[in-house]
Parts: sequence; C-alpha cells; structure tokens
Amino acid sequence: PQKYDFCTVEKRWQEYWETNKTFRVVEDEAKKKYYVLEMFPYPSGRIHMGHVRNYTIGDVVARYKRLRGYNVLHPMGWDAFGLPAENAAQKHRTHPAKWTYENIAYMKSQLKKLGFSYDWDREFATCDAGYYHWEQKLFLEMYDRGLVYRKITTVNWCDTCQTVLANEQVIEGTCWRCDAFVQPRKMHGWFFKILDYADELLQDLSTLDGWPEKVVTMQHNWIGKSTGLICNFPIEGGDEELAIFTTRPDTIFGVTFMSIAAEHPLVDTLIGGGNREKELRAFIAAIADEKRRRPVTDELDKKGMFTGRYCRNPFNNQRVPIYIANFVLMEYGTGAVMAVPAHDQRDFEFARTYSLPIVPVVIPPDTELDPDQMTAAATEPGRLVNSGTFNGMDSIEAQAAIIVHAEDIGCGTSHTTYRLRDWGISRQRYWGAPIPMIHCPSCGVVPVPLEDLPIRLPDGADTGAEECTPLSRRPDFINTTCPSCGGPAQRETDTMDTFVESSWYFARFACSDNDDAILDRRTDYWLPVDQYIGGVEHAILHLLYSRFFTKVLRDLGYLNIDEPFTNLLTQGMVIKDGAKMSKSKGNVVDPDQLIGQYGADTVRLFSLFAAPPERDLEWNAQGVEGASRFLNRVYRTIAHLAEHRTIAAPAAEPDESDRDLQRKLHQTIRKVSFDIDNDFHFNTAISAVMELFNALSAATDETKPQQATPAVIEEVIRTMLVLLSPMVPHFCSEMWRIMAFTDTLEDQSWPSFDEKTAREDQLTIVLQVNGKVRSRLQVGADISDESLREQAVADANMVRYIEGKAIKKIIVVKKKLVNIVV
Ligand code: ANZ
Ligand code: ZN
Repeated sequence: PQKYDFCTVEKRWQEYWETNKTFRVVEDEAKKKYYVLEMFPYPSGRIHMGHVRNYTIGDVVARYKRLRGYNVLHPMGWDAFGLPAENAAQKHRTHPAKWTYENIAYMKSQLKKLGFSYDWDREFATCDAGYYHWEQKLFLEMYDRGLVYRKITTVNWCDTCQTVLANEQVIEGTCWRCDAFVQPRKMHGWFFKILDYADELLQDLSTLDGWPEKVVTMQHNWIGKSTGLICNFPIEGGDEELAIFTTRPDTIFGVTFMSIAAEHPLVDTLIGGGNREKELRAFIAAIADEKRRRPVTDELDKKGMFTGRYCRNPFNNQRVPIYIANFVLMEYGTGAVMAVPAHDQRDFEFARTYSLPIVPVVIPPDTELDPDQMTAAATEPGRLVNSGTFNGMDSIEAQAAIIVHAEDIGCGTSHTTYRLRDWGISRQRYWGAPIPMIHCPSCGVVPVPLEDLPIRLPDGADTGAEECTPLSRRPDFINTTCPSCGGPAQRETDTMDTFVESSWYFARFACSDNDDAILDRRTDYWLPVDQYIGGVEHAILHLLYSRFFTKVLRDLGYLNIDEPFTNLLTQGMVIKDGAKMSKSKGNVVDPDQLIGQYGADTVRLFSLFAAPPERDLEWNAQGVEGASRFLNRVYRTIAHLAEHRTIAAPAAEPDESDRDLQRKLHQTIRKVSFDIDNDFHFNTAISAVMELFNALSAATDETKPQQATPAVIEEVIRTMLVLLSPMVPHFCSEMWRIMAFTDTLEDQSWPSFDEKTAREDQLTIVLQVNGKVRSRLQVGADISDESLREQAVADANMVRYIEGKAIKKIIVVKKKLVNIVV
C-alpha cells in the first residue's frame, strides 16, 4: 500500500461531519448529558499550540463521552471584545470589528482543519450585538437588585493602555497586559457587588472536589477573609480616635507604637501646624512616589517617621507613639496598624530600625523570649504574659476573650474583612459592551429602558466602518433623551470589562439561538459544565467571576445551579527549548505549518502523547515524527490485512496465539478506560494501544508459522479503532472505511472488557533457599525476572530462612523457579 494520504482523508471526514452535522446536539431527557467546554479563545489572529493542546484534550473528552453513550454538548465561541482589537485597528487602519471578525473566520477554519467535534450551530462571538444585548439586560437586572453601583474611587490606571484595570489585573503593581507600572487615579466607575457573595464564594469552594487543589487554594487566598478586632485608640491632645484592624487581638498588650498609611485621613490633623510638618510632608511625598514606582511587597525596606503625636492603648492606658509607615496600605482594614514588634515580623523589623521597644506578650510552649536576644518575631500561639487579667490564658482563647472585653468597655468591635474588592467593571474603551445607563441633568442616573436594548457601538461596529475612538469622544453616541423626563441627556460612555462576557458565556451556549431572553430552561438540562478545560492563568480572575455570575444568575431565576464547573482541568503550557512558546522568545511552532506537513491527527496524537494534560508539554520534532510513523505503520498493516483477508469462522479451539492476543486486547481496553477516566491520562492510554498494535503485528506476521485467526484479528482492529478514534478521528474513520465494516464508527459504543479474558495465566513458581524448596508463589505469566526476584525475597516463608543472612546470589529459572543462595 502507498503512504497514508492524510490530506485527502482529513478533508473527506471533515466534510462528512459538516454535511451530516454529526456533532449537533439537542436536549434529550432520555439520555444522560455531558457538557465539556474549553476556555474560548480571544480571536487574536491565529491558533497557537497552546490552543491546539487545550482543544485537543477537550475534543478527546467529548468524543470519548459520546462513545460512552452521553448526549455531549461541546460548543465553541469567541471572547471577542478587548484592547488588542483596538490597537490592531489603529495600526492597520481598520475597524476593530473588521479585524475581529476576519480573525474569527480564519481561526474557525483552523479549528475545522483540526477536526474538532464542535456543535458549530451554537457558535457566537461576544462582540455580536446578539450576545452583548443580553449582557446589557443582565446588567440592568443586577442594577435593579442593588448589585451594581457607581462611585468615585481611586482606580488602577494604566497609562500605556489608557484604561482602568481591576485589582485582579494588576500583577505586582504592573499591568497584566503591558507590564507598565499602574498609577492611582480618581474617577467615576461602575461596580459589581461581588463582596455580597464573598462568603458563599468561599464556602462553596469546599464543594469543588473536581477542581485542582491549588486552584481552590488560590481562590481561597484571593477572597482572603480575615476576622479580628477593630479597636479605637484615643489620640492625645484632641478628640480624635485612631481605629486599627488586627487579626491578633491577643497581642494588644504588646503594642509599642502605631503605624499608619501616608494617605490616612487623620494625617493632616496629626501633623498639621506641628514644628516638623515640612519634614513629614516631604517624607509622605517620598513614599507616595516610591509606591507609584514600586508595588508594596514583603521585601520592601520598612521605612517610617514619627509624627510627634501619641495615642493611648485602651487596654492598659499606655502611651503609644504614632508613626507614618510605608508598608501600611490605605486600602486594607482601617489604614492603621497597632504594631506589636514581638509578634509581627514587619513590626519587628521596623522596631529594630527605629529602636522602638519590643514587649513579648505571647510565650510559645518551652520558649523564653528576651527582647534583646530576639532575631525575629515570635508568631506561634502560646500563653499570655504582661497582659493584665488575661495573663496565663491560651492565646487562641484570648483572641475571642479580648474582642469580648473590647466590646464590653466600648473601645472596639469584632470585624471581618476580605482582601477581595468589589469588581470595578468600567473601561474607557471603545471595543466593549456599552454600559446601558443614561445621565440626566435633572433625574440623575437613569437605566436604559429594556426595549431600547441593545445599545450598539456607534458607527456600525458590525459593518467594520470608520474609527473607534472611546465613546466619550463620540457626540453621535453620547447625546440622547432621558427616558424619565424626556429632556436632553447623555449616555454612559464606559464599556464593560471583557471579563464580564466570559463570566456567563458557558451558560449562553445552552441556548445561544434564543433572541428573546438572556437564558432559557435548556440551561437546566445542560448546566453545570461537567468538564471545563483551560490554562491555570485563569485560576483566579475568570473562574471567580464565573462563579459569582452563576450565583447571581441563580438568584435572578435563570439558573438552577450554585457552581458553574463541576470538574476543572488546568492543562500545562506548551514549551520549547525550556521556555513557554511565545513570539517574544522566538520559539513558536505554527500549527498551520505542522498540519500541512503531518496532518491534524499527527498533531493531535503528538500533543496528547507527549505529556499528561496537567503537565507542561515539551515540544520536540522527533515526537511529531514518531506520532506520524505510528499512524503510517497502522495504516500499512490495516490496508494490507484489508486487502488479503479471508473471513474465516473462529477456530473451534482458540489456539495460544489467539488467546494471547485476546488477553492483550482486553487488558488494553481496561487500561485505556482506566487512564481516561483517571484524570484523562491519554499519554499512557496511547502507549497501551501502541502495545496492542505491536501484539497485533506479531500475531499477523506472515513470516511466522502461527497466526491468529482472522475473526480475532478483525475484532482487535475494530476495537483498536474505537479506542483511538477520540484521539485521531479522521484516521480511524478512514481505517474503518478501508476495513469495510458494515456499521459506522460514530454508532459504536466504548468497548467493555472481560476481566477473565484480561487475566494473565497463572504460574506456580517454586521458591528455594540453598536448593531446598521452602515456598511457592502464584504469579501472572508475564512477570519479569526482576519482580519475581523481589517477590521471592519478600515471601513470608522465605524470609524465615534468609533472615539475618547475607544473600549471595539469586538464581531465576524462567517461569519455574527461584533459588536464593545465602
Ligand atoms: C497586630 C498584630 C500582631 C498583627 C501580630 C499581626 C500579628 P491579614 O491576616 O492579612 O488580614 N494590618 C492591618 N491593616 C493593615 C494595613 N492597612 N496595611 C498593612 N498591614 C495591616 O492581616 C491583618 C494584620 O495585618 C493585622 O493584624 C495588622 O497587624 C496588619 F502579632 O495587628 B496585626
Ligand atoms: Zn431626566
């Protein structure tokens, strides 16, 4: 036979699937559903190897579950709003819509060339008015529920991208997109009250058994719930009080100074008119400047300056000096910290730098704390000392007791805070979903009436005409009439953060053809997503927002679920030469080129075979060659057998060759099923099929006298093709055709295995010590000498004879005997 012609074959099957709408699904109450979803791509222009890997994994899951009898939903769409489109539009003098839709068309053709089994009828792009229409409606419903508000805040401003960033988009003080340092700026913005759901988002993490533990932990820390005490320290020489937030009320007797943020509102009162005001103002300006340039991290050099003022500790009435310090964040707690250098590391370093007293108040078991000898803060729990009536109390108990006492004497209250902030969704960009609000000079902020939705982007974003300056510079967009009083009014010009679109797209796939509602009852059938697959870089932002939206949609009556994604697989990166594939590193492998050279199935096979999904996949050219060679070998063998086969009745007595091959077949089914069901370990599943193929080749080797009977060979080929079909679907469809099997591959179900056939023949091995029989061992026929040796040495009877003696030699007689010489 000739070489396997992947080009013709892949085209043939892609056309077949397309004309037959093989992967279209509708709800079917009689069948169990399975919803598998890969994180949808941003239409940047071309598919990259990371996409190929992500979508191949998803496609194998989808095809596997179909064979398992599920009604499988496997949709695809486009996360299409966002900044790159605007930048590209400017650069290429085109419109973001044109750029985006052209990219979508090209990338869609690439996905089709890879043979992914999507139900394309459900496809949408988030920049379609038919999608953001419903997002705008959702925004208004959330507004009605009090989940949306507008306020002036200090926002994270990226000057390079000319836009506001959510806290989550600021990575160590820099923009997540362009790496520029982020600056604070005051402006109006719209917010979603994600904090209303903080406790539920935290609690429900415990229900996510199907998520990687590290992702759950990251979400946990991101929400960052802290419980503790807010306590007021009266300031000397005035009526003001300084409120602090502490998670260690048990250390309150160890306070030796106060640290407050440079932006703290009381700073003016504290230093105004004082004789060191100038010096202090200069210091404040310096740390503000430093903050702008560098994010606050633990490594920051602790710097501070005494304000000249004191407050009093309400618990022991001691005088406490107040410092301005560079490591105190205004955005957290109250912006002021009671400093306990004996038990907090930052305070410790600060106290050492400025020679402030260190007073231990919690003594861990079997420890002595001498303030002059301490080299670090003692952070462990222990017993209280120097703490008045609380002396001797366990520090954990003291935390609660001291809060109670603070409440009794009226100087404080228990308090819970979250690291999580409400979600600022305003962006000053053009290429996003317009926020459907109107500003009226007499009525204030008025929601757009539902019948006026969608509020479209001006200048026919859909047609690709004209420019895309931010909406605030577009009089044609801004001017409108007030829905309430009919007077002239102005539209809101902010667009929504693109993370809003990706927070609910998975639900829309259940009913994307619905032009009358956000969602409908088909979501009851399809949701939650059974298996979600994507990169770990979305472990916090996207997944948290999606969880939040799921709960909001539930509370608005649209969904009947609490969590969107039952199982989450975070696949590793594709790396080459030890680094993530990226343009900047110049180590990119282009999928188009690969598909052209080897065909989609080889690319799929390689990306599945080279590593288990959760691990990084190291690119290597030999691996691709190897995958290609394997498919070609299988092709030659099958084509040859198909040509020469004689259909014979099964041998009355299966001979040894048949038995071996059948055993191997059932072992392979068992192994492949197990590996796929167990965290989708396709790599080892593929190895098992390769072994089966080797066994098949051996059993059909015409140069050897004994060959397996044709019926058994045919059964092995059939099964092997079903097992491989999720991974290399074009190839298997074609081989199925060549074999002229009368039924269709799509109608097959996943093979089941027979435990008895899979079992190895058992052998009895005689175990000897110095030539005397001491024991016997039952083992599988394929046992290796190595493990036979190990089992013999570990055998309980043998141990009695060899214990305490040096083993000189172990003699193995294959399949018969082990003799240990001591
Ligand atoms: C006294 C104390 C003693 C503290 C001690 C810790 C250990 P988490 O757990 O992350 O919520 N803190 C409070 N507000 C702060 C701010 N705006 N900027 C910087 N630090 C601030 O952190 C709470 C602890 O961080 C609080 O408890 C406070 O220091 C500090 F042995 O109070 B602690
Ligand atoms: Zn009005």
